[in-house]
Amino acid sequence: MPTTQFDKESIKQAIIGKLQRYNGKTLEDATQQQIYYAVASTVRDQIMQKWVAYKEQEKHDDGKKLYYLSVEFLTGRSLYCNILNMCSVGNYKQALKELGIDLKDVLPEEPEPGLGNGGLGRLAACFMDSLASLSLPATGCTIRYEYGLFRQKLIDGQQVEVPDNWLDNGNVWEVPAPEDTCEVHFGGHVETYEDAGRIMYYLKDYQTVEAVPYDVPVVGYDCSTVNTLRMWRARSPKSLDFASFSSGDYIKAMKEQELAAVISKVLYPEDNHYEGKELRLKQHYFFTSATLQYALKDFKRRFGGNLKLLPEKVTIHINDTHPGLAIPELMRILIDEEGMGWEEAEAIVRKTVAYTNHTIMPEALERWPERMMQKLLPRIYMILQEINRRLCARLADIYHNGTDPRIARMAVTAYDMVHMANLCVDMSYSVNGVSQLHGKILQEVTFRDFYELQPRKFSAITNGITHRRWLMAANGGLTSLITETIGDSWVKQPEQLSLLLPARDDAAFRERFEAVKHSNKVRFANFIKARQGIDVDPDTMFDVQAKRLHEYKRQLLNAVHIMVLYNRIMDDPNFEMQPRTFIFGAKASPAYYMAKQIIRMILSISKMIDRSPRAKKMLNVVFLENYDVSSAEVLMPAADLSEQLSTAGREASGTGNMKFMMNGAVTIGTMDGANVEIYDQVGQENIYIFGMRSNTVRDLEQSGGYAPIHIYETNTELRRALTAIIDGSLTPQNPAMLQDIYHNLLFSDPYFVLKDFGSYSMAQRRVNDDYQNREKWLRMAITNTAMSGIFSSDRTIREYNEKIWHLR
Ligand code: 26W
Repeated sequence: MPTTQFDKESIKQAIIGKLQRYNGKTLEDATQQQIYYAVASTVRDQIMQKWVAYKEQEKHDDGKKLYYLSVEFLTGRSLYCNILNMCSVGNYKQALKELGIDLKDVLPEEPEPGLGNGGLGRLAACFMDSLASLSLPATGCTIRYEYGLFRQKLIDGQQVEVPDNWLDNGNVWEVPAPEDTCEVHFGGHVETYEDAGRIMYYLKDYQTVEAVPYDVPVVGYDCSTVNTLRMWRARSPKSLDFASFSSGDYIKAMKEQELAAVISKVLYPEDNHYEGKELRLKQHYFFTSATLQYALKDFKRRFGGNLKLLPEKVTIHINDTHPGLAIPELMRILIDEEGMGWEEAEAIVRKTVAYTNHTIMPEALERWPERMMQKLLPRIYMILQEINRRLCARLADIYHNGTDPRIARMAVTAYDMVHMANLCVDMSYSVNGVSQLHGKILQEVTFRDFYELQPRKFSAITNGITHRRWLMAANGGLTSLITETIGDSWVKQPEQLSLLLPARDDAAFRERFEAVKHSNKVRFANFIKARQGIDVDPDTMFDVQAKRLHEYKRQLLNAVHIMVLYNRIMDDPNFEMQPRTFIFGAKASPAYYMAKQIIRMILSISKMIDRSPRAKKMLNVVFLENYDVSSAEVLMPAADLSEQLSTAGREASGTGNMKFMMNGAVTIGTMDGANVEIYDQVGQENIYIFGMRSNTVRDLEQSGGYAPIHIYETNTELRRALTAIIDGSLTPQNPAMLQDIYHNLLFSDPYFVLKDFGSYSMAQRRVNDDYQNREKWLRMAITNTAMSGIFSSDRTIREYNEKIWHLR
């Protein structure tokens, strides 16, 4: 078969053949979309062959397997990364070229699966790439949302959400696996019977939803491993036609139809903000239960019924608390279905489940009303209560006091709520934070009580990003330059990027580095011109803040600073500065009022600047519409300055910071999350650190002694900028439009924007000066790329494996 060969000629034949058979078309008549589909299908054929071989080999493997459960996988497009990991970029480019097609024109035809909000989902996707590339056996498990994260439009100066129907034209990369379809049960009530002196529990009058898996292959880079990302889709067990009209069956069937129709319909667009929506709880249980049923089925196929072996052969990793119901669900299966006693089941669960925390934001902590849990998942709720009862009894014993306040803080169920984080910390064998600072805060603050009892359970493993997507795929120019300079050992050992360090002393190299950056800036300029009709000048500094919109991330600090610069320009006819393009990319959760106001403010600033020809010479503010993985791939390589402004202590890690760094942007940031470790890598002369440290923030919060109004009163520049928010300068058509931002900053400012402003503004002055010193700036940029290897997710995954999973 020609399609099983990878050479150029057979690729060409395969593509032409696909177009013929799928579309009845010749290359000349095919649309871009059809060409994409044909090209991707040929890649898929190759992957399928590897996948079959890998699964075959896996059958004889009796090693440990990882199930990585995450409610989000923000994978981004697959075509290019798959070709890259199959080591076929050269052949594909050449084959397509000979067919008169540019691969670059085909790639954007792929709809981006936006099955995630931000950091947590993107991290899961980077992890899948690294797991496969390190040949570690892992299955990612999630929900196959029919609608991913909304698409963002900017209309009349504000964000408008439109649905993301990413599956409309089909998804080439998935294959259904109907043989693994299973049932998930909701509602009903628990009944008991006695069996050999033991009380057995079972659910009655429940509603059934079927979980149908769709598998996506995850190809490792230059190796034989092809792991699986399994996405569960909800389906109703029976069609209404078969339900009898005369009995209660009809209503039940109707309800089941309804339930199935909504469960895997849409991804919740909230990031770092929890709302106790029942449907969300259904989603979490749905994919968690289906995954565990499958994991146990596979375990039994491999090892028979000896479930004592489970912890040795399976690790269930839960990505934040969202899949935390894996804990009571595994208990339920072991006890109710496998007939195990509580103690034995508990001992197994405690050795099988590991948990990563991704945020300390109190409003993001997942808690469910006990009533809701009881109604929706009565048996699971019973198990949670029993876990809680035993936990509280142990704690009362340890503290010699049943009313010690720590017990209520650590309880799984307390004050009518189920506390998912407490459940996960208590029942997991490992709890980790995602940067060194975050791990420390978990131990000292968030989970302090638990840490005091079981310190060895806790660790910190700094996040990472796959350098294959974020450097090799996104930045071909820099990739070639690096390889020409230091060879290609860094591809498999990204820490070797540090070999690039001496090149910063080489003027010729610096020039080439600058040329690569410039061409990436041109590429971005073309991209945003085509998509939004906006002109940006690649000869200005590209100053970028791209991440979800959240008050703690402080896009406001950036925005207020731009207003101050604007005033300096307007007030002083002699004022000059290095011309800058400020680029924002951010989606706001649709229900997050303040976040949406901040978007309006940024768009208003952009307009205000456009009204002044003098300001326009030095400042340009652009808002990149619908920031997603694909646009990040164009944006990151084009950035000169990376804005990482979170209030210290709030950003668990950040991963965008790493993507910018790897692509040679210099960071301006607080000592927060992984910024601290970027600082450690590059040294203070290659990063702009400003603002309060996390312990200072904490002290200030605890003393409650911050009055932003004092800063407003004493800092003239700041006062002028803030006044412009409400005096009609910023929004002449509606001066009151942004008054809530103004009031929030002046009278509350919970994220210390005004407090850190002075320090930020000073750091920005240094950025301005240093950027004009080309040699100095390029040295800094090169240092950032050279020291970024440690932030490859390959390093992260190796650490997880050594400390937590012990695969292979
Ligand atoms: C239930 C609502 C909700 C939704 C998502 C609560 C919390 C989340 C996520 C845990 C938020 C998140 O994405 N956290 C980010 O995780 C990244 C990967 O570890 C970190 O780099 C970011 O700092 C952190 O904000």
